[in-house]
Amino acid sequence: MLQSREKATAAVVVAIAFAALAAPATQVATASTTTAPSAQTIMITLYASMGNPSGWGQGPLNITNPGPTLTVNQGDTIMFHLFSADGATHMLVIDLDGSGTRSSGDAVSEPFNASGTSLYYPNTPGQFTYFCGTHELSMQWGTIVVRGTAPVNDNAPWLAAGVLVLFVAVVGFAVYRWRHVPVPRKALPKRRGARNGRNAKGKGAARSRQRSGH
Ligand SMILES: [Cu+2]
Repeated sequence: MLQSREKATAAVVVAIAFAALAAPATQVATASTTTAPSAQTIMITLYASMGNPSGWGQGPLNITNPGPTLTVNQGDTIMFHLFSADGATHMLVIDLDGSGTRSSGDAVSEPFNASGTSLYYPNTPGQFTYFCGTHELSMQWGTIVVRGTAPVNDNAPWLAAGVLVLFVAVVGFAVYRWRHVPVPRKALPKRRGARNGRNAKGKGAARSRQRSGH
């Protein structure tokens, strides 16, 4: 009777620990929505050329290979304004799957031989290669960097560590209580105490007291 009551107490303590775990997690979620920069639509202009010189540029007269390094933020909407500087047909491919070729996992524009627009939604932070889908990668390529939402990354590990320490402490205390519950004298079997008066106060009695606490 008393044993199960103590175990119920321990269970309540564990439940409180889980509640403590859940509360800061909610705060983390709230923080991420309030501190993350709001999504924006960003315009990027790119000129493509396959010769004299080949590559990409942000104007018709500054085409280089590799082309300009582009930096965007995760969650933004990127609108590319694409121009052909040489009249050839080009195609913008962002190599999201890192395969080095145009594939279904990539962000791909329509082919353009004059101008066109293309939308890109950067969802995964990281560094990717962009290239032309109709010419060799080595002729027309560049790097695009997708920045993650930094404020969330700064706080989350510390909050998580604090919550973990709290959780381990509370569960540890609950387990300690569970294993070291003192059993009142009347709960002990009467026979042992009566049969050996000396042992009842010695180590043997203490051990049997502990054992019956399980
Ligand atoms: Cu091209």
